[in-house]
Amino acid sequence: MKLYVNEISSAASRVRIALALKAVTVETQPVTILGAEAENRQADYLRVNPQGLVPALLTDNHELITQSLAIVEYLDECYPLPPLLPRDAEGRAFARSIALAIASEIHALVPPRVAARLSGEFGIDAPGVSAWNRHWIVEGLAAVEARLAARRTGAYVVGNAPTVADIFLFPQAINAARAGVDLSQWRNITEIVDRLRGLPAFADNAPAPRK
Ligand SMILES: N[C@@H](CCC(=O)N[C@@H](CS)C(=O)NCC(=O)O)C(=O)O
Repeated sequence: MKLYVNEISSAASRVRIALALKAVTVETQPVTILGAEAENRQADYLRVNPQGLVPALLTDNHELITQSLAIVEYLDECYPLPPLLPRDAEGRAFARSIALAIASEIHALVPPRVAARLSGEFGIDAPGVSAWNRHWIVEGLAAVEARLAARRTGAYVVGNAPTVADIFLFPQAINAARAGVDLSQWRNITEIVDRLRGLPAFADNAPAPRK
């Protein structure tokens, strides 16, 4: 298998965490995603993944899987231990709903391509782009916290082992803190993220800071 990644990518971080939890090693191919010459927008990479995004996973059967949730669930099916989805249907739905609340309602509004469009096309300056990012991060994480406060019973998002929900929450929380968002306003998120920081699979595969 070959995984297309970038070290600052929180979406790629999700897949790297899942691989680490399962102790599976794959070949990785770095793809740059910042700046006018970013490789993710060049024809070579668009032939691999027409969406021009990382992560993307090329399986041993030469099947390309895009979208981090699809990749993580594929890995969970290929390498069932430890399981990354709860056993019960409601727990699985909740874990996926938290993962999607982060991927679809927060991350999708704040990646490099959105920032580039806001500044390049609409003339929004760097502080304005940062304020945009913080707005969607705070709104999204506040909603996640409310869901956690209503349903959480164990050490992690669902129960006492990390699931896809923790895998999606961790990189987003790390990047939120870097963007100047105070995580301590959310008790459940803070508790879970602090616990995840103590797990090497998470700590070693957090998104790298932008230089
Ligand atoms: N929904 C996608 C998001 C992928 C995504 O946006 N990846 C970012 C890096 S975190 C990217 O490739 N950005 C390139 C760009 O914005 O131009 C997933 O979950 O895999």
